[in-house]
Amino acid sequence: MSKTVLITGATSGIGLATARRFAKENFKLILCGRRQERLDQLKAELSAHTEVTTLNFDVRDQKEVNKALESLPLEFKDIQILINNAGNAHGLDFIQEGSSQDWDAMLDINVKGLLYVSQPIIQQMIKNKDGHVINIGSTAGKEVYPKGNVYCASKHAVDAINQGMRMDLNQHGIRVGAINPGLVETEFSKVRFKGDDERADKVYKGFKALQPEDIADIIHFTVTRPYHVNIADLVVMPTAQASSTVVKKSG
Ligand code: NDP
Ligand code: 8X3
Repeated sequence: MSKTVLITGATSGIGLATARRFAKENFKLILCGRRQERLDQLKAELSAHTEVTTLNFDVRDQKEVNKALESLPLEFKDIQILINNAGNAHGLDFIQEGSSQDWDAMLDINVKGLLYVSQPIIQQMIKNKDGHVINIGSTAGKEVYPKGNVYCASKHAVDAINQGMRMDLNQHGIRVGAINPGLVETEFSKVRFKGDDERADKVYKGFKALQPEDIADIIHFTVTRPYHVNIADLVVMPTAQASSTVVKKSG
Protein backbone atom coordinates (compact mmCIF):
# COMPACT_ATOMS: atom_id res chain seq x y z
CA MET A 1 0.00 0.00 0.00
CA SER A 2 1.37 3.42 -0.88
CA LYS A 3 2.26 5.72 2.02
CA THR A 4 0.48 9.00 2.71
CA VAL A 5 2.68 12.11 2.84
CA LEU A 6 1.65 15.53 4.12
CA ILE A 7 3.76 18.38 2.77
CA THR A 8 3.43 21.90 4.18
CA GLY A 9 4.40 24.74 1.85
CA ALA A 10 3.64 22.67 -1.26
CA THR A 11 2.64 25.66 -3.39
CA SER A 12 6.18 26.73 -4.23
CA GLY A 13 9.90 25.93 -4.16
CA ILE A 14 11.11 22.91 -2.20
CA GLY A 15 7.61 21.78 -1.20
CA LEU A 16 6.33 21.95 -4.77
CA ALA A 17 9.30 20.00 -6.17
CA THR A 18 8.86 17.41 -3.42
CA ALA A 19 5.16 17.05 -4.23
CA ARG A 20 6.01 16.43 -7.89
CA ARG A 21 8.76 13.94 -7.03
CA PHE A 22 6.57 12.01 -4.60
CA ALA A 23 3.63 11.95 -7.03
CA LYS A 24 5.82 10.21 -9.61
CA GLU A 25 6.69 7.59 -6.99
CA ASN A 26 2.98 7.02 -6.26
CA PHE A 27 2.84 8.31 -2.69
CA LYS A 28 -0.61 9.54 -1.64
CA LEU A 29 -0.35 13.29 -1.19
CA ILE A 30 -1.82 15.87 1.16
CA LEU A 31 -0.62 19.21 -0.17
CA CYS A 32 -0.84 22.29 2.02
CA GLY A 33 -0.47 26.03 1.54
CA ARG A 34 -2.48 29.26 1.55
CA ARG A 35 -2.65 29.99 -2.19
CA GLN A 36 -5.77 28.10 -3.25
CA GLU A 37 -5.27 28.62 -6.98
CA ARG A 38 -1.86 26.96 -6.83
CA LEU A 39 -3.22 24.11 -4.73
CA ASP A 40 -5.96 23.56 -7.30
CA GLN A 41 -3.49 23.60 -10.21
CA LEU A 42 -1.17 21.20 -8.43
CA LYS A 43 -3.98 18.81 -7.59
CA ALA A 44 -5.08 18.81 -11.25
CA GLU A 45 -1.48 18.19 -12.41
CA LEU A 46 -0.54 15.46 -9.93
CA SER A 47 -3.83 13.57 -9.88
CA ALA A 48 -2.69 12.02 -13.15
CA HIS A 49 -0.04 10.13 -11.13
CA THR A 50 -1.52 9.52 -7.69
CA GLU A 51 -4.27 10.31 -5.16
CA VAL A 52 -4.08 13.94 -4.08
CA THR A 53 -5.96 16.09 -1.63
CA THR A 54 -5.25 19.66 -0.60
CA LEU A 55 -5.57 21.66 2.61
CA ASN A 56 -5.62 25.44 2.75
CA PHE A 57 -4.49 26.83 6.11
CA ASP A 58 -2.10 29.30 7.65
CA VAL A 59 0.30 27.39 9.90
CA ARG A 60 0.24 30.34 12.33
CA ASP A 61 -3.38 29.64 13.29
CA GLN A 62 -3.59 26.55 15.48
CA LYS A 63 -7.39 26.35 15.25
CA GLU A 64 -7.22 26.52 11.44
CA VAL A 65 -4.53 23.83 11.41
CA ASN A 66 -6.61 21.48 13.57
CA LYS A 67 -9.78 22.14 11.59
CA ALA A 68 -8.00 21.44 8.31
CA LEU A 69 -6.48 18.18 9.58
CA GLU A 70 -9.84 17.06 10.99
CA SER A 71 -11.45 17.70 7.58
CA LEU A 72 -9.24 15.14 5.84
CA PRO A 73 -11.18 12.41 4.03
CA LEU A 74 -10.95 9.01 5.73
CA GLU A 75 -8.57 7.61 3.11
CA PHE A 76 -6.03 10.36 3.89
CA LYS A 77 -6.36 10.33 7.69
CA ASP A 78 -3.42 8.04 8.43
CA ILE A 79 -0.33 10.08 7.61
CA GLN A 80 2.90 8.10 7.56
CA ILE A 81 5.27 10.86 6.43
CA LEU A 82 5.16 14.51 7.50
CA ILE A 83 7.35 17.03 5.70
CA ASN A 84 7.52 20.22 7.75
CA ASN A 85 8.61 22.58 5.00
CA ALA A 86 6.41 25.73 5.17
CA GLY A 87 8.50 28.72 6.14
CA ASN A 88 10.28 31.80 4.95
CA ALA A 89 12.62 34.60 5.91
CA HIS A 90 10.98 38.01 6.23
CA GLY A 91 13.47 40.87 5.84
CA LEU A 92 17.26 41.05 6.16
CA ASP A 93 18.01 43.84 8.60
CA PHE A 94 20.37 44.80 11.39
CA ILE A 95 18.77 43.88 14.71
CA GLN A 96 18.42 47.58 15.65
CA GLU A 97 16.44 48.18 12.44
CA GLY A 98 14.36 44.99 12.10
CA SER A 99 10.57 45.10 12.09
CA SER A 100 8.73 43.33 14.86
CA GLN A 101 6.13 42.23 12.27
CA ASP A 102 8.88 40.37 10.41
CA TRP A 103 10.14 38.85 13.67
CA ASP A 104 6.64 37.68 14.58
CA ALA A 105 6.11 36.20 11.11
CA MET A 106 9.33 34.16 11.23
CA LEU A 107 8.88 32.87 14.74
CA ASP A 108 5.16 32.21 14.31
CA ILE A 109 5.49 30.43 10.95
CA ASN A 110 8.88 28.71 11.09
CA VAL A 111 8.73 27.61 14.73
CA LYS A 112 5.22 27.69 16.20
CA GLY A 113 3.55 26.72 12.91
CA LEU A 114 5.79 23.67 12.64
CA LEU A 115 4.76 22.65 16.17
CA TYR A 116 1.04 23.22 15.53
CA VAL A 117 1.10 20.99 12.45
CA SER A 118 3.33 18.34 13.99
CA GLN A 119 1.58 17.62 17.27
CA PRO A 120 -1.75 16.18 16.05
CA ILE A 121 -0.02 14.21 13.30
CA ILE A 122 2.57 12.81 15.70
CA GLN A 123 -0.18 11.77 18.13
CA GLN A 124 -1.79 9.80 15.33
CA MET A 125 1.58 8.32 14.26
CA ILE A 126 2.13 7.11 17.84
CA LYS A 127 -1.30 5.40 17.82
CA ASN A 128 -0.53 3.77 14.46
CA LYS A 129 3.05 2.89 15.54
CA ASP A 130 4.24 4.21 12.19
CA GLY A 131 5.70 7.55 11.21
CA HIS A 132 8.54 9.60 9.77
CA VAL A 133 8.92 13.35 10.29
CA ILE A 134 11.23 15.40 8.08
CA ASN A 135 11.93 18.92 9.32
CA ILE A 136 13.28 21.37 6.76
CA GLY A 137 15.85 23.40 8.67
CA SER A 138 18.62 25.42 7.06
CA THR A 139 22.31 26.19 7.19
CA ALA A 140 20.87 29.24 9.01
CA GLY A 141 20.02 26.80 11.79
CA LYS A 142 23.66 25.77 12.06
CA GLU A 143 25.37 29.17 11.86
CA VAL A 144 24.35 32.82 12.13
CA TYR A 145 25.11 35.45 9.50
CA PRO A 146 24.97 39.27 9.65
CA LYS A 147 21.38 40.59 9.50
CA GLY A 148 20.12 36.99 9.65
CA ASN A 149 19.45 37.35 13.41
CA VAL A 150 15.80 36.29 13.81
CA TYR A 151 15.56 34.03 10.73
CA CYS A 152 18.68 32.21 12.01
CA ALA A 153 17.10 32.04 15.49
CA SER A 154 13.98 30.47 14.00
CA LYS A 155 16.02 27.83 12.15
CA HIS A 156 18.20 27.18 15.23
CA ALA A 157 14.88 26.52 16.98
CA VAL A 158 13.96 24.04 14.23
CA ASP A 159 17.33 22.34 14.82
CA ALA A 160 16.57 22.04 18.55
CA ILE A 161 13.00 20.87 17.93
CA ASN A 162 14.30 18.26 15.48
CA GLN A 163 16.65 16.86 18.13
CA GLY A 164 14.01 17.01 20.85
CA MET A 165 11.36 15.38 18.66
CA ARG A 166 13.75 12.55 17.83
CA MET A 167 14.45 11.94 21.53
CA ASP A 168 10.79 12.08 22.58
CA LEU A 169 9.61 9.84 19.75
CA ASN A 170 12.45 7.33 20.04
CA GLN A 171 10.43 5.08 22.36
CA HIS A 172 7.65 5.01 19.76
CA GLY A 173 9.86 3.98 16.84
CA ILE A 174 9.05 7.11 14.86
CA ARG A 175 11.84 8.40 12.63
CA VAL A 176 12.70 12.11 12.87
CA GLY A 177 15.31 13.95 10.84
CA ALA A 178 16.21 17.34 9.42
CA ILE A 179 17.41 18.39 6.00
CA ASN A 180 19.32 21.68 6.22
CA PRO A 181 19.86 23.31 2.82
CA GLY A 182 22.09 26.22 1.94
CA LEU A 183 21.11 28.49 -0.97
CA VAL A 184 18.19 27.07 -2.97
CA GLU A 185 16.71 29.03 -5.87
CA THR A 186 13.02 29.35 -4.98
CA GLU A 187 10.61 32.16 -4.11
CA PHE A 188 12.41 32.40 -0.75
CA SER A 189 14.29 35.63 -1.57
CA LYS A 190 11.24 37.22 -3.24
CA VAL A 191 9.40 36.73 0.04
CA ARG A 192 12.38 37.86 2.11
CA PHE A 193 12.67 41.08 0.06
CA LYS A 194 8.90 41.60 -0.14
CA GLY A 195 8.54 41.25 -3.90
CA ASP A 196 11.73 43.12 -4.90
CA ASP A 197 12.55 40.70 -7.75
CA GLU A 198 15.77 42.43 -8.77
CA ARG A 199 17.22 42.14 -5.27
CA ALA A 200 15.94 38.57 -4.97
CA ASP A 201 17.46 37.46 -8.29
CA LYS A 202 20.89 38.82 -7.26
CA VAL A 203 21.07 36.28 -4.43
CA TYR A 204 21.39 33.44 -6.96
CA LYS A 205 23.54 35.21 -9.60
CA GLY A 206 27.14 34.26 -10.42
CA PHE A 207 27.02 30.65 -9.19
CA LYS A 208 24.91 27.54 -9.55
CA ALA A 209 22.50 27.52 -6.64
CA LEU A 210 20.77 24.37 -5.44
CA GLN A 211 17.48 23.77 -7.25
CA PRO A 212 14.33 22.71 -5.37
CA GLU A 213 14.48 19.37 -7.21
CA ASP A 214 17.89 18.69 -5.58
CA ILE A 215 16.28 18.89 -2.16
CA ALA A 216 13.24 16.88 -3.29
CA ASP A 217 15.65 14.12 -4.35
CA ILE A 218 17.29 14.08 -0.93
CA ILE A 219 13.94 14.03 0.86
CA HIS A 220 12.85 11.12 -1.32
CA PHE A 221 16.12 9.27 -0.59
CA THR A 222 15.63 9.91 3.14
CA VAL A 223 12.12 8.46 3.32
CA THR A 224 12.96 5.43 1.16
CA ARG A 225 15.77 4.12 3.41
CA PRO A 226 15.04 0.84 5.19
CA TYR A 227 13.23 1.29 8.52
CA HIS A 228 16.39 0.81 10.62
CA VAL A 229 18.10 3.76 8.86
CA ASN A 230 17.22 7.27 10.03
CA ILE A 231 18.91 10.25 8.39
CA ALA A 232 18.93 12.39 11.49
CA ASP A 233 20.51 15.64 10.34
CA LEU A 234 21.82 16.47 6.91
CA VAL A 235 23.43 19.69 5.64
CA VAL A 236 23.52 20.31 1.88
CA MET A 237 25.01 23.30 0.10
CA PRO A 238 25.73 24.23 -3.51
CA THR A 239 29.33 23.36 -4.39
CA ALA A 240 29.98 27.09 -4.71
CA GLN A 241 28.95 27.64 -1.09
CA ALA A 242 31.21 26.85 1.87
CA SER A 243 29.23 28.59 4.61
CA SER A 244 26.45 31.16 4.93
CA THR A 245 28.97 33.92 4.22
CA VAL A 246 31.47 32.20 1.88
CA VAL A 247 30.08 31.78 -1.64
CA LYS A 248 32.33 31.69 -4.72
CA LYS A 249 30.64 33.90 -7.31
CA SER A 250 31.83 34.89 -10.76
CA GLY A 251 31.63 38.45 -12.06
P1 NDP B 1 9.21 29.39 -1.02
O1 NDP B 1 8.92 30.81 -0.66
O2 NDP B 1 9.36 29.04 -2.44
O3 NDP B 1 8.09 28.42 -0.37
C1 NDP B 1 7.59 28.65 0.92
C2 NDP B 1 6.34 27.80 1.13
O4 NDP B 1 5.89 27.98 2.49
C3 NDP B 1 5.20 28.20 0.22
O5 NDP B 1 4.60 27.04 -0.32
C4 NDP B 1 4.24 28.94 1.13
O6 NDP B 1 2.92 28.69 0.69
C5 NDP B 1 4.49 28.26 2.47
N1 NDP B 1 4.16 29.14 3.58
C6 NDP B 1 4.78 30.31 3.92
N2 NDP B 1 4.16 30.88 4.95
C7 NDP B 1 3.12 30.09 5.28
C8 NDP B 1 2.11 30.16 6.26
N3 NDP B 1 2.01 31.17 7.11
N4 NDP B 1 1.19 29.15 6.33
C9 NDP B 1 1.25 28.12 5.45
N5 NDP B 1 2.20 27.99 4.50
C10 NDP B 1 3.12 28.96 4.42
O7 NDP B 1 10.53 29.01 -0.21
P2 NDP B 1 11.38 27.63 -0.12
O8 NDP B 1 10.81 26.55 -0.90
O9 NDP B 1 12.78 28.01 -0.33
O10 NDP B 1 11.21 27.34 1.45
C11 NDP B 1 10.76 26.12 1.99
C12 NDP B 1 11.51 25.86 3.29
O11 NDP B 1 12.90 25.70 3.00
C13 NDP B 1 11.39 26.97 4.32
O12 NDP B 1 11.23 26.39 5.60
C14 NDP B 1 12.74 27.67 4.22
O13 NDP B 1 13.09 28.30 5.42
C15 NDP B 1 13.64 26.48 3.91
N6 NDP B 1 14.93 26.78 3.33
C16 NDP B 1 15.02 27.47 2.14
C17 NDP B 1 16.27 27.72 1.60
C18 NDP B 1 16.46 28.51 0.35
O14 NDP B 1 17.60 28.99 0.10
N7 NDP B 1 15.45 28.69 -0.48
C19 NDP B 1 17.48 27.22 2.24
C20 NDP B 1 17.27 26.55 3.49
C21 NDP B 1 16.03 26.31 3.99
P3 NDP B 1 1.72 29.76 0.66
O15 NDP B 1 2.33 31.11 0.41
O16 NDP B 1 0.82 29.28 -0.45
O17 NDP B 1 1.10 29.63 1.99
C1 8X3 C 1 17.90 29.82 3.58
C2 8X3 C 1 19.37 29.89 3.38
O1 8X3 C 1 21.41 31.41 3.70
O2 8X3 C 1 19.40 32.41 2.76
O3 8X3 C 1 17.58 29.22 4.78
O4 8X3 C 1 19.50 31.84 5.09
S1 8X3 C 1 19.93 31.47 3.77
